[in-house]
Amino acid sequence: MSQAQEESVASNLVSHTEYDAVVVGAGFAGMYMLHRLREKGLSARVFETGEGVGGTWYWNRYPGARVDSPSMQYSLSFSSEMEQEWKWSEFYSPQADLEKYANHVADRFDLRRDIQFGTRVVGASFDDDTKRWLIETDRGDSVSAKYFITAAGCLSATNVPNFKGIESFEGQWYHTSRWPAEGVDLTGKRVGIIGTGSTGIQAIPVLAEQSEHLHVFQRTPNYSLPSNNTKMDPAFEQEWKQTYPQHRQAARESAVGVEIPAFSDRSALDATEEERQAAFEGAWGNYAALLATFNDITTNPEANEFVAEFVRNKIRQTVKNPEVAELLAPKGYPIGTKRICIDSGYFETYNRDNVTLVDVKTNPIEEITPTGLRTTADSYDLDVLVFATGFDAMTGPLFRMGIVGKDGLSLQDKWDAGPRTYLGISTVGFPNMFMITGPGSPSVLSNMTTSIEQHVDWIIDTITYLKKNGLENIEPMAEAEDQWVEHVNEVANLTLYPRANSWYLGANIPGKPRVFMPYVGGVGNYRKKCDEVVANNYEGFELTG
Ligand code: NA7
Repeated sequence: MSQAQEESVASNLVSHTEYDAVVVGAGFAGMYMLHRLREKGLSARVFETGEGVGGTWYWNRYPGARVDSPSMQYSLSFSSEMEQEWKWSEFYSPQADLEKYANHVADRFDLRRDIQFGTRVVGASFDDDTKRWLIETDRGDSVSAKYFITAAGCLSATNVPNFKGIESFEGQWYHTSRWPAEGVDLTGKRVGIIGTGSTGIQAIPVLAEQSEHLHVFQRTPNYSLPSNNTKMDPAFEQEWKQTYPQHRQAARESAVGVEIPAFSDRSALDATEEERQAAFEGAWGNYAALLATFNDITTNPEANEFVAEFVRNKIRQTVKNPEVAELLAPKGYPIGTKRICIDSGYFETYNRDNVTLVDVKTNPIEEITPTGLRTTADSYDLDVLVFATGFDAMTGPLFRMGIVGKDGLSLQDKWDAGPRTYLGISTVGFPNMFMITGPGSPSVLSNMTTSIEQHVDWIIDTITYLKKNGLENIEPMAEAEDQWVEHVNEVANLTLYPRANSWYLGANIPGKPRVFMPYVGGVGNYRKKCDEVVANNYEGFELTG
C-alpha cells in the first residue's frame, strides 16, 4: 500500500461505531447491498480486504481472465439507465472491463464513502444480550450492527496445496487469483503452471505466448469448448438493449440465471448416431445448448457419454500429438459435473513447440525444489510457478471470517459435517445474519449477477418487513433448515453432479466434508420458493420482537 493509501485507510478507520448493517465484501453483491441499504435510510459499513471494488474481478487478474457468461447478461439489472448507458466491448468480458464496470458502479452510486478498503473481517459474533453483531477487523476496528451480511463471494478463499518444499523455491510463484496488478514479465522465463480448471484453461494459451517455455502440470483434464468470443456486435447490443426487461425477466425465471436454449424433450438414447452428432455439432461452442440437446444428458450416464465422447473427439481432432490428445481428453467423470470451461485456443496451445504437458495424475508432484518441481518420474527447472489450483469454495470465505452465533457456537463447528442453511441465505443459531449466494442457494450454478440481485432484494424486503412490523430478529427454524438441506441433497442426487470430484462437493480440499453445496433445483424455481416463504409470512423463520 502507498503512504497516501495508508493515510486514507487510517483516516477511514472507525472504532466502536454502531450500524444498522455491516456488509463483508465490495464485489457486485456488497456494492448492490450497500446501495439498497442506503436507499432504505439504513446506516451501513462495508469492509473489503482489497484496495478496490470488484471482488472476483479485482483479484483475478491473471492473463486471460474472462467471464464465461455473456456480458449483456453478466451485469447488474437494477438501474435501467446504467444498463442502457454501459457499453461492453466484447461478448465475454475480460477481467479489465469487469473491473472498470465495478468501479463505474461504485462511482455512479457514490458507494466508496461507506466502504473501508484494505480491511479484513477477522471476527463476527452475535451478542446474546444486546442481540447485535460485533464485528472486528485486522485493522483494529470493532463495530456493532443489527444485521450482519456476508458478500464475500463463493470463490475468494484461495487454495494453495500444501506442497512439500514450497518455501524453498528460489523463483517467483503466484496464485492466479492474487496475480500482481502490474503484471508479471515472463519474457525468456521457464514457467510451470499447476491446474487445468477454468482458470488454468484461460491462462495457459496466454502464458504460452508470453513465456519461453511452459510446462502444464495436469492432474485431471477438463471438458472445454471454444468460446468463439468476439467484439461486441453493435446490432446485437442494440437489439438486446431494446428488450432488456424481457431478457432480464427470462433470466430470472430460467434454470441458471441466463437465457439458455430450451431442453429437448427427446432422450439421446432414442436418437440415431447421425442425429446425435448433428445435434451436438449444432450446439458446439455453447455448453448450455450442448447439454440441452437431449433431455437426459445431465441425468443419464449413458446419454451423457455420447456428448463426452463427442468432446473428446474434438480434442483428438485439434491436438496433433495423439498421446498428448489422449491425456487431454477427460475420462472417468460425466461432462457437466465439473464446471464446463470455455476457452480461447486452449487445446491448440498444445501444438506449440514451447508447451509441454506433464501428467501428474500418473506421476504426482512430490515436491517443489529450489530450482523447480519434482514429480515421481522427473524433475523440471522453472523460473516461475503458477498455481491455478482453485479455491476453498463457498464455505472457505465464511469460515475465514471467524463467525460465532448464539451461545458461542462457531459457524465452523456448526457446519463441521457440511453447510446447513435455510434457503442458502440464513442458518439456525445465527440470527439476523444473511449470506448472499450462500451454500444451499443456486449461487455458483447460476449467473452470479442474477442470483446476487435476487438475494439482495430479498434481504432488503425482509429487513423492511421486520422494521415495519416492529420485529427485531429473524432466524430460521431447525425443521425448515433440515428440510431444505434434505431437498438440496435430494435434487443434487437426481443429477450426475455427485459423480465428479469437484469443488462443488468440497472434493478439492483435503479433509473437507463431501457435500454438494450449491442448489441445483434452478434459479427460477428457487426464486419462487423464496417468494412463497415471504407470502406465507416468512414460513420456516422465527421472527421475534
Ligand atoms: P478449479 O476448477 O478448482 O481447478 C483447480 C485445478 O488445480 C484443477 O485442475 C486441480 O486438479 C488442480 N489441482 C489442485 N490441487 C492440485 C494438486 N495438489 N496437484 C495437482 N493439481 C492440483 O479452480 P479454477 O480456479 O480453475 O476454477 C474455479 C472456478 O472459477 C471455476 O469453476 C469457474 O466457476 C470460475 P483436480 O481437478 O483437483 O485433479
